[in-house]
Amino acid sequence: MEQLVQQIEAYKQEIDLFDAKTPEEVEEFRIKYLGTKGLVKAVMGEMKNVPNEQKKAFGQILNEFKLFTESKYETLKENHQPQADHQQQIDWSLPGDPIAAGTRHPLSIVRNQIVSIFKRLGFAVAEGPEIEDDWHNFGAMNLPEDHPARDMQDTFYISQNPAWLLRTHTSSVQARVMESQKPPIRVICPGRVYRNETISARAHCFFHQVEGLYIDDNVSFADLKQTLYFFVQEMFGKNVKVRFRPSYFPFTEPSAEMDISCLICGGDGCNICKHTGWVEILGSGMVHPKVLDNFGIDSNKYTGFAFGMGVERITQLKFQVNDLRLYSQNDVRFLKQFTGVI
Ligand code: 2U9
Repeated sequence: MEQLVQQIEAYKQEIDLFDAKTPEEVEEFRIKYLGTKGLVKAVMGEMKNVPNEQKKAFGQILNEFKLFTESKYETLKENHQPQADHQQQIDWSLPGDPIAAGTRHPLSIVRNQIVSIFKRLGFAVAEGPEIEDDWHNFGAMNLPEDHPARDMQDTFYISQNPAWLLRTHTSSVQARVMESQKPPIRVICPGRVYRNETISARAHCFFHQVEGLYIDDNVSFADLKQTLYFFVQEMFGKNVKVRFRPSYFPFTEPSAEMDISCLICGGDGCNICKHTGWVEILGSGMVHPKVLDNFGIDSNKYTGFAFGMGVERITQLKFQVNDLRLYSQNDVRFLKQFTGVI
């Protein structure tokens, strides 16, 4: 036992004097002294040769030796930490890693532009639910029971309860406004709408609309025309020409669709305008008296105009997007092209 204790003292001196110059030498220290075949383990193995009455005292010496070696290892390790971990080694003046900023979606850009133009004319913004009932989406809008839009082929009904459906236009929002407000009413309703279409470059099962409604006394078709003319000039520039064509919608009478001169060919004729020089951008009309009556608004006292446009269509013309599917595929190669556009 006496000899063993002397041996341990000699090891301790050796360990005390050990100096590692590299992390590799620290690892060598660990293997030599603390590894499974290391010195500390070997000395511990001597316990079995110590007489029983000395085992307790020897155990303490062994324990102390083990702690001494471990503490030396910790000190060596600390002195050889990788440099970057060390606070003093960090150069705080270095510029940070750039964070790639996202870009606004083209449909959001165009919707915001549309909304901002109508806000300047005094229109308020109204929003409503995407899941609607038959009345707000169809009945109140003067769509007869047998209208094809009501067909399962064209409208998504909620399977658990077919009394509910996904709105097919944001007119349902205007219906809710008319329910709760008295004229004068001047609102625009931006939002997502759903139609049961097969997805292709020209059709999708959901798209985005901005609809507008203005009800007051003495609102005329001239007001409608001038409002939409102002919108087009703000949206597409002063040189764009407009024309109105008679049309039909159950909720407006008379109704008209509005075309603008083709922005791509300047009216000379190209693929986009199908060589007519004109492209359709919205539908409009004077609110049908039946729609006003549905909400207890006296159609002898009040008149109104309404219009509706597809945001995808306006975006297509503004940014020359030729496939509707691009809007919802989340392909950054498409989306990043709108960087810098507000
Ligand atoms: C109320 C009364 C009338 C909204 C209108 C249109 C004409 C129209 C289409 C344009 C392209 C839908 O996105 S699109 O497919 N819309 O042509 N929408 S008038 O008329 C209303 C709305 C609310 C109370």
